[in-house]
Formats: sequence, C-alpha cells, structure tokens
Amino acid sequence: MSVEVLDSATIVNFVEDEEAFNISIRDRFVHLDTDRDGLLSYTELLKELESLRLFETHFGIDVKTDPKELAQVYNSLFVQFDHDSNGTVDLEEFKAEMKRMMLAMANGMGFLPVQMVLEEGSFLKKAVEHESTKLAA
Ligand SMILES: [Ca+2]
Ligand SMILES: [Ca+2]
Repeated sequence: MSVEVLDSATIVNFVEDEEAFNISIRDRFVHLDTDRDGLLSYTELLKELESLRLFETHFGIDVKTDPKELAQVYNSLFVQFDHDSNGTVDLEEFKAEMKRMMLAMANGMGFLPVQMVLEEGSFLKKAVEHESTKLAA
C-alpha cells in the first residue's frame, strides 16, 4: 500500500495509451484468475473491485459503507462486466468495462488531484506508475 496523488489526466493518459493499457489489463486479469481457467468468477473479480476503492473513499476521506449495501453494488457491477450474462467475465469483457470505469472515475475527479491509498499492482497504481515512467522518459 502507498499513498499516491492522482488526477483525471493520469487516468485518461493511461487508458488512452492502448499498448500500456492492454498489457496491464492482461497482467491484472491473469493475476486475478486464481484458478487459471481464463475467466473471472464473481469472487475473482471482487478482488479487483475492492482494490479500486470506488465506494470506500471519497476524495481521500474514508466513508463507512454498509457491507450488505456494498455486496449489492459489487453484484450489480459484476453483472455490468458480464456483457453476455454467462456468469463469468472474459478478458474482452474485463478490458471494455475497466476502460469505461476508469474513464468514468476520471470524469468524476474533475481537475483536482486526489490523494488515495493504493494497493501494489492495483489498476490505479499502474496508472500512477505509467505517468511517472512517462515523466522520466
Ligand atoms: Ca477463474
Ligand atoms: Ca461473460
């Protein structure tokens, strides 16, 4: 875990760099697919949804959320990922939905940088790393 500052440009640049984004998506997918069947089950995808911290934080402030409510939201997110409703999320579904979610998140941030606690290997962390390699180059 580390505290990083990110803004909407960091996320948008990352998503729009198709090569870097695709590599990260594949990495993340393989990492989440713990039983290695090439598909993400609800439990497997849940780890990703939790690391995105969509609901626990709001502008860096921890918000307490009812676990029951949270489970419902995660459930409906899973349905959103599972475009063909076959009960699992494949790589293409994962990629399409992650892209959409990241852009929605960037939109919601506006232009103000946000401080967030990020997990190693999580998607937002990758976005921050992507930005710093670009600055170094
Ligand atoms: Ca799996
Ligand atoms: Ca599916």
